[in-house]
Amino acid sequence: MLLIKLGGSIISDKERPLSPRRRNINKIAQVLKKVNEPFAVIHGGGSFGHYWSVVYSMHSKPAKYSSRSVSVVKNSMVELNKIILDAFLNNKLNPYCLPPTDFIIGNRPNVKKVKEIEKIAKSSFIPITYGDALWFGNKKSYILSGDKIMTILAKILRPRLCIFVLNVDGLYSDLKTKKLINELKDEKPSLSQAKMDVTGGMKRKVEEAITIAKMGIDVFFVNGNKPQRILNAIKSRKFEGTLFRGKDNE
Ligand code: IP8
Repeated sequence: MLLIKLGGSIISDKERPLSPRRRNINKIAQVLKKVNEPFAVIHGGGSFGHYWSVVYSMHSKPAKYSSRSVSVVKNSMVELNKIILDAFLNNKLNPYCLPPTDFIIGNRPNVKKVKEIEKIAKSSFIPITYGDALWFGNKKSYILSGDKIMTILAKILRPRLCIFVLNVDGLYSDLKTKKLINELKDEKPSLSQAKMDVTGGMKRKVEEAITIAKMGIDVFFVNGNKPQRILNAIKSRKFEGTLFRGKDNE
């Protein structure tokens, strides 16, 4: 099975609040139709969840945020999720919506529920979940990043590979020259100039990718503006992007 994360900036315009990038979502859905192995999709918050998280100063660290802020963030994620579900349906894919509350309690996965995701994916549905504002317990809530969900699911489901679909070609060794790192070996990339958001932006993505690769699972960063690259990564064709090779796979 595969795990595919659709980054917030590829499915929405992060510069403009609450603006989905419907063309991109549609093009990605069309390409995903050609994938012939089970997969689950996780999407980010983009200019929906991140917009409201910034308005209400919410972060990934559990804290006593107002009920209003949690409700508004959650609502905006449902809105974005609905846009993606509709695009999948319109492209004759069968999405199966799974808010993260379905399989996460506090900040821990419910392993039995996570294992169901694989069964659902293998029964010709596409499970779709997303980063969200979650109840933590003790009157606290937090923002759970879709990137973190990738790691949580990867640990339990051991997918064949994980793909992060981005709004850029992959990881650049130099942001100015846009020199792409084709394969990240052991070096820690310098991300000092990378853009941050409430869940940590590219830095967080790289951290999760490294953690997943250490489990022995290959991780790809690919540009969702060129959706064919998603297929190339899946079908082991000549691929453009950044590979974090699974450590046991070398
Ligand atoms: O964009 C964050 O998910 P991410 C979700 O995957 C919210 O980090 C609610 C901001």
